[in-house]
Amino acid sequence: MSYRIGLVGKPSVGKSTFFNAATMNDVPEGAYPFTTIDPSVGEAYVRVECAAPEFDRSCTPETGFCRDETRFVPTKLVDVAGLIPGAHEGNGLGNQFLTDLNETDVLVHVVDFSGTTDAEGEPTEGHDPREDIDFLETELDMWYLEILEKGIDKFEGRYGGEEADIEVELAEQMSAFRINKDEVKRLILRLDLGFEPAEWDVEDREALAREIRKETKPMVIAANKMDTPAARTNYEAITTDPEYEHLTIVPASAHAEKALKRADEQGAIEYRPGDGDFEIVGDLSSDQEAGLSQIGEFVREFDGTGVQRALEAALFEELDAIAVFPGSANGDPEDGKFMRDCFVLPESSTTEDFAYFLHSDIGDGLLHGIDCRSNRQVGAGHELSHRDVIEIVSTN
Ligand SMILES: Nc1nc2c(ncn2[C@@H]2O[C@H](COP(=O)(O)OP(=O)(O)OP(=O)(O)O)[C@@H](O)[C@H]2O)c(=O)[nH]1
Ligand SMILES: [Mg+2]
Repeated sequence: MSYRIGLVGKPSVGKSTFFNAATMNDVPEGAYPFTTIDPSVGEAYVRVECAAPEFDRSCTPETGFCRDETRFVPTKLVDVAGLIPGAHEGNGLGNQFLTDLNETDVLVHVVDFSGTTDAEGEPTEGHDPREDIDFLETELDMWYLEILEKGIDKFEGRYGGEEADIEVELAEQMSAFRINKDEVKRLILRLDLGFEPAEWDVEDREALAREIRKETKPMVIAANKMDTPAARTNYEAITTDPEYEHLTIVPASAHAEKALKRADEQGAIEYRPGDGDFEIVGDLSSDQEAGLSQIGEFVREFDGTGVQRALEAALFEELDAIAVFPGSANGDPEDGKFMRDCFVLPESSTTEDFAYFLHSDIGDGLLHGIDCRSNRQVGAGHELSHRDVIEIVSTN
């Protein structure tokens, strides 16, 4: 299993540009709405500090790659079609699009901070990105609310005055959102709604839909097109607005990331993706030089283009996922490939979860793990931490 990060947002905010920059794919980009119709799935990477140097070794990566002691661990990235107001009623590409979202674990909401596209992605000026942030949340909430209402109707039709558990019915109705009855129950308790849906008014239902959405669709915001002056002004205003304080907002320029990766591939510069600087190593035309010098100012100011950082914030901050290296406590692994793999696992994964992640047979035969840094045994129920190096000892 590998995590899927979904890129969402209204049309023309730069989702495909972000996707291409992160995956070095060639999905069409355009200054007109709905350039993308079908979702595209590609491989992007998240950075993890390589553990091999701690063992005075270098690694031989098979999953992803390593550059100057930074591992780039693969993750799936999905470029979805633009979402417009009323999508939950079928506007734009409508419900299909919303269904696609269910195949993602976490979202990066790409927002055009330059304010040069309106609510439907058409060119304009002075559009407030706050509207887009609000609209996406509201749109998702309405979609959740519709499904929640169906669950409540079913519950009332089925049980009338009989004893039954609303959380069971709702969890079933909302199973596509990957929520179980205990989680639904916890959210109902958190909102103090009571367990009689007949007594929930519209606001109660909306609040519950919103709470379930927040729980099941964690999200970071990529403040895109930050290479424009208008975007900086908006960024300044929004990051100091108390209403938006609770959000993780990563300043980004998908354009800059793409330009740097391309120049690196061409040998014009040395650029490790995500870094806050790069080095010019080749001969440049004066145009290229001017372009790169502008991008240079930008990445030094913001410590990177933000593309890598947004993906990492999604996995490691919103989902609290951890990266784990399979290790070998006594010398080299059998295939001679030191630190071949690095995997991203859910928060609170245990030695046993890790063993099952590797293979069900390995999980079935698990004896214990070994923490390769300390050479100590760890039990099946031991919770792993980010960047742990663990050998699994199994009878299989
Ligand atoms: N200045 C600037 N423009 C950008 C940036 N990223 C994307 N753009 C431009 O924004 C426009 C829309 O980009 P796309 O990547 O096609 O947008 P999208 O969100 O995929 O749009 P749909 O597929 O229609 O939903 C294009 O003209 C891009 O060149 C950026 O970082 N800075
Ligand atoms: Mg697109």
